[in-house]
Amino acid sequence: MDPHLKYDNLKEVIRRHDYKYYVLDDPEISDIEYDILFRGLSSFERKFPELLTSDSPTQRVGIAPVSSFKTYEHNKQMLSLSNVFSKSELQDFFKRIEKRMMDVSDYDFYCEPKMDGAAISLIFEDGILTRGATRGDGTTGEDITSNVKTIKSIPQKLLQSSSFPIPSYLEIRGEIYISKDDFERLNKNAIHSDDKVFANPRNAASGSLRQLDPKITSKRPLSFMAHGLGEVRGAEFKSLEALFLNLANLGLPVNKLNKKVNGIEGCIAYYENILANRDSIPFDIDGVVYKINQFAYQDKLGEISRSPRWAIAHKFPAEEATTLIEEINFQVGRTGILTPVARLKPVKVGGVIVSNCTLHNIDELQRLDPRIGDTVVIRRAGDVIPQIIKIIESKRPDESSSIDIPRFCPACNSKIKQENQSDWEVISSLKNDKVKSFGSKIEAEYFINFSNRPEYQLKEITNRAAFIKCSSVFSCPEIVKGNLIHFVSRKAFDIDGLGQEILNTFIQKSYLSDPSDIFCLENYRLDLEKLEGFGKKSISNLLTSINNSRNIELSRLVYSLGIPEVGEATSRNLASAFLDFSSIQNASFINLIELDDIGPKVASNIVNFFKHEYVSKLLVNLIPHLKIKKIIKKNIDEMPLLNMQIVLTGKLARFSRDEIKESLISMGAKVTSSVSKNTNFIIAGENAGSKLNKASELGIKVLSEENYSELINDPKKYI
Ligand code: D41
Repeated sequence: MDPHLKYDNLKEVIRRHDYKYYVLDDPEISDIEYDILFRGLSSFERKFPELLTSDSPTQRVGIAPVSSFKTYEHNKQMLSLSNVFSKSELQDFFKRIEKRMMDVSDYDFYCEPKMDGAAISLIFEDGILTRGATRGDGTTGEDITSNVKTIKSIPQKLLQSSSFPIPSYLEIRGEIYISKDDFERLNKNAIHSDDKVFANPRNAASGSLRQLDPKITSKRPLSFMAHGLGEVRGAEFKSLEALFLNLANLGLPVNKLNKKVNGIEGCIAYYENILANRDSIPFDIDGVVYKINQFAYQDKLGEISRSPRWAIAHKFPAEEATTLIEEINFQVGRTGILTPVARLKPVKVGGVIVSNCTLHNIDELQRLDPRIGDTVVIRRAGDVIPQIIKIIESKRPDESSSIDIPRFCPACNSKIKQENQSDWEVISSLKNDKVKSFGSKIEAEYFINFSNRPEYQLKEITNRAAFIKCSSVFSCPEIVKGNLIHFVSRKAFDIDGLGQEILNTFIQKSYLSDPSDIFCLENYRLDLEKLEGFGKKSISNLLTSINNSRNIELSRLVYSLGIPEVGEATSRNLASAFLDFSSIQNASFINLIELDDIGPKVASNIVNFFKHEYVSKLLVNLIPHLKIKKIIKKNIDEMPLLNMQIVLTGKLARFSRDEIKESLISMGAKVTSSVSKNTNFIIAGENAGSKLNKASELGIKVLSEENYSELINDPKKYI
């Protein structure tokens, strides 16, 4: 074959695979197969260097750094988008359009998510990517051609499409962004290698785009999404809908969430839908954009002071806000771990008032180095707890100092212990290579013991993520309080009427100091009735619910003790494996580790917990007050869902989540919180988000609430 032809074919095949992989996110071949093709192209180019063209997939990187960016004059101005935040402002926008469009009735709206990235412009001449530029002020930007060439979702050459000929000149505008997953990975690596940590995907994207060395840009996970048209020659488009359809055929990334709708109602429904699903969209968006679909009508409406009259951004409530740190203190949790917390000047973000913000752990505290009086940017996305994402250094007060790590517990003044969290690697001394890594020493040791390989050695990889703990595990009042709160909580003893405030009062008045005291409160009935804010009636109700709670399932009792890392599911496992409390209490490490879901770490936590003198004493006092329900082992045939993994998601209308969970578990199923390839079904209610998406991706069967009722009544239908 003619080498020219062969070369063109090789390049085109790889471009198609790049498109499938980077744009459609749906590769056709494995990474290894791709690698073989790519190497084939490289070696061909070494053999015929005279044929090499700059649009070859091998030429994405390899361009020398520049000392500064050249300015770039946009052929056609890059307009800006005006914003609205409220429905009434939006109504004004639609009124203005209606007024100017009185004589037309057939216009539609085209809706797009508003990506939170950096706007750029790309130029394709005869299908070849020849230039890329930042938006700048809309008239003049910067020439970043060598950087955009490194971005994998931007084609170096447009794909041939049978339905649409390649225009001789095509300028496409769009957004450079970093997906949420890529951003998380980027920052995680940055923390590990002490690189700069980015505040958000938008900053990371625009910073990466403006690197003078394209090699650096090529290492950043940048993506592109088309959202507009600049100058075009040799082609004509009637509408945005038609434009985007053709751009997709040419291999350009177009948002799958774009949609043509009808009228203001259609736009608002689009807004509500995107807002409700915001968390499951893989990239950050800060609103939606409504545009008139037909280009002829866009021209008719024209523009005003650099913004089109035919488009508007309808923004979501801000998820970021700026405020002041008023204080930083350390909160002692149930486990004794001290968590640094910033007390903030209250500020509204993501629709709620925020006045506290966790700083997670000591490592994070030292990394961020927040100080009292600092101005900070906080972020609250979806239901996620608020985070400090940035400190505005320029506004730092003159006399500030880093927060000292406490040496004594703020609640009880006991000494603080520091625990370094390490990863533990098992190394083979023969190959001097890592065999496996573990999150705890005991798991790694267990692995070595049981693998019976004398060449295996243990190596500690110290992470900086250290946490500090109060050393008075069973006497610190905050730990005691935390344990009591946990003990009475819904999934444990579920005692109504013992809220945090009341527990506080009872602890202060010395009616309570450990969970067994709860069952002696009856002895103080008359004293309790006299407490401020209480009375005969409320104390009587409280004592009744305490009395009722004595009759308890074994699994709830185990859960209520707050054994480190023993949650609801593990407690259930222990109960159904050992059947009575003293067997759990006396179980050996070996007995425990034999259970399916218990590893060496949890097994040793359980053994150590029951060894503690304080725990033994507590149990001696507690157990006689209780009537632990007998576990009746069910026959296998009464458990039709034995070992099935089921995930619940979304809003369920007819049954409560707990009800569904209980009945599934009683039929032998395991109800888990995350979807994996081992999941058998998911039961999805309304507004199910990312879990539903993941299930459909993995081809996992999705049941509705109605299907669930059928499943319970006639499981054979589903298994
Ligand atoms: O997703 C976006 N960030 C986005 C930005 C979008 N989907 N559409 C846009 N459309 C325009 C017009 C209507 C002016 C063509 C835009 C932008 N402009 C824009 N981005 C930055 C400045 C302007």
